[in-house]
Amino acid sequence: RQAAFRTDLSTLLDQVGTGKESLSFMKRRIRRLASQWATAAYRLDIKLHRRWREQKKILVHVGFLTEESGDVFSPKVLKGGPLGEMVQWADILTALYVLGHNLKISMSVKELQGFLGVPPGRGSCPLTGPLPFDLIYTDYHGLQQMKQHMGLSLKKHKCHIRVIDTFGTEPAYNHEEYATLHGYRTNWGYWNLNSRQYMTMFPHTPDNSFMGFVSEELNKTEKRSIQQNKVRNMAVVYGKEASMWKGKEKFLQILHRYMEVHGTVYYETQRPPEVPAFVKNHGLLPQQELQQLLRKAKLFIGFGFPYEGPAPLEAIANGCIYLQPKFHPPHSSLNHEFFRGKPTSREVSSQHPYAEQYIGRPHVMTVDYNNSDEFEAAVQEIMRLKVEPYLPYEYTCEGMLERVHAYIQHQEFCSPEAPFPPVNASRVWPGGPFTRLPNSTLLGWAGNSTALPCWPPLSALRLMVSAEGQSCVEACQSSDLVCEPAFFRFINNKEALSKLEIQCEVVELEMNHIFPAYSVTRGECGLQKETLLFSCAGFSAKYRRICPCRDFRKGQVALCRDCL
Ligand code: U2F
Repeated sequence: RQAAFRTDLSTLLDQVGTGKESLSFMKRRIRRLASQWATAAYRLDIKLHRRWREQKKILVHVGFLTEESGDVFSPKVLKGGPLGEMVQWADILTALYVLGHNLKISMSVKELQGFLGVPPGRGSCPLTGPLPFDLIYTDYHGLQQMKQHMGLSLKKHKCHIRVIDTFGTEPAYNHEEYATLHGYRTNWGYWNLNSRQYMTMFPHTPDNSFMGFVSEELNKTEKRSIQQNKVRNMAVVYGKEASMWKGKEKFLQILHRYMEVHGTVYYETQRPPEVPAFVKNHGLLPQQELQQLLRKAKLFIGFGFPYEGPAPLEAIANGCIYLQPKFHPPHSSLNHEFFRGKPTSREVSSQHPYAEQYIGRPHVMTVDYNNSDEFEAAVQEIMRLKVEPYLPYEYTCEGMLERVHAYIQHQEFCSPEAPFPPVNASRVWPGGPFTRLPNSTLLGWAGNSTALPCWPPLSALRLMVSAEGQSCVEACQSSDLVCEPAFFRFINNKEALSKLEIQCEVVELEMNHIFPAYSVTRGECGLQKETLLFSCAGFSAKYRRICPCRDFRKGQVALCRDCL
């Protein structure tokens, strides 16, 4: 069946259900953005030349909102608790629905069992028949529930599952045996999925798929009126919970010397003591009213927590400059309580690394808050600067629809991939364009992409060697490319090593998330034995990594130029 774009969201709204603040929040969001989604659907349909798209049967099981997982989020919706996840789930549901798929939504184990056809009360009785869905979107809580209620059949069907995973899961943590043997075992990881089945909130590591969410896009008239009505000396503090303001008096004092400071901190009856008297606190605002406040403000200022939320993108989209602290040393699961136990070693260089790295100046200023002079100078500069509202394409409704469409039509984790396709050196290495860089090698790829079916298409592959201690994420980035884990299987071979003129005294085949790689000093080359361990994120001081990089569309890092 063909999937046809939908613009009337009333059936979706009915499906979401009622009875919890989290659901009401999501429905308000879906309603508020309905017209933006409709315009985006229309534009994407044209961009895809009204191409035929297959309608998929999709189950969305929102594990963290089920009573069975404790649902700690819903009671905090109106009390300053995390809303980022709800923003994202609302947008995922809308994107899937607008793309025209056949959608079922479950928010309890009972509904899950009903949709899967598992008789209730039969514990881990396995699902015997075929899976009644092409795709299941869930989260780590939902995955655990499926394990309990689908029993053995989960293994058989897991290639259909996509896990919405805010901060991401790196391959070393995902592979059960490897994680257990090498100290990467956490409460969350070790599901032995293909790492691209984990879908993140920001493009953290290309090992995972970037799902994202959306932010409101402004038209020209709105942009102009915002710029005219900006209040030069108005700042809004990022932090809806009082604890996020703790110990920040010094910065607030400096800021207050120049600007009128506003907050949206939740409170019950009295002003929270963490919020100084000179701050105009509006209390937690509905999303729409927050947008209005951001439209007037010049500065949106973060104090380090929450990490990597949606609010800075909303502020920047409404013409604010986002000022945030740089982290020295970076925060990670190795040194910070919040990230401890999360299945990633990713180093978080500031409160919002996406804003820092993908957006940057003049919209984003990342400074060392330990240096008061630097902080003060940034505030002064912000008052002088004029910026336009800005929203990266990948965070617009059209950008999200485009990306989710591409994943649904092309990502395939069910058919067995030949781990090391029998590559014929002359076919794979036809002597295409070939450039040497001082610290790394970049090879063009002119292989016959139709010979080896692959998405992204093989024509996008650029082969690189990282510096010692550098990951493939960084190596590709340094050449304005992105690491593409789907290509590892094509470059994990001796032909690639010899094409790169790497002298190997020995070639090992090993389970090691650093491989393929080689050690210069020891003349040792290592190829990867386990496809699940192919990792863009992995690095080691002693090794130079062999990296599969690819190009990407401007504003849509998840997709290569020929990926649509
Ligand atoms: C992140 O979660 P948060 O919910 O803390 O992220 P924020 O960036 O603060 O904002 C989420 C939404 O809250 C809305 C705002 C954002 O879309 O429009 N909001 C509001 O409606 N009214 C207000 O007064 C203020 C904000 C992240 F998303 C999670 O994944 C993490 O778990 C969490 C901790 O790092 O941070």
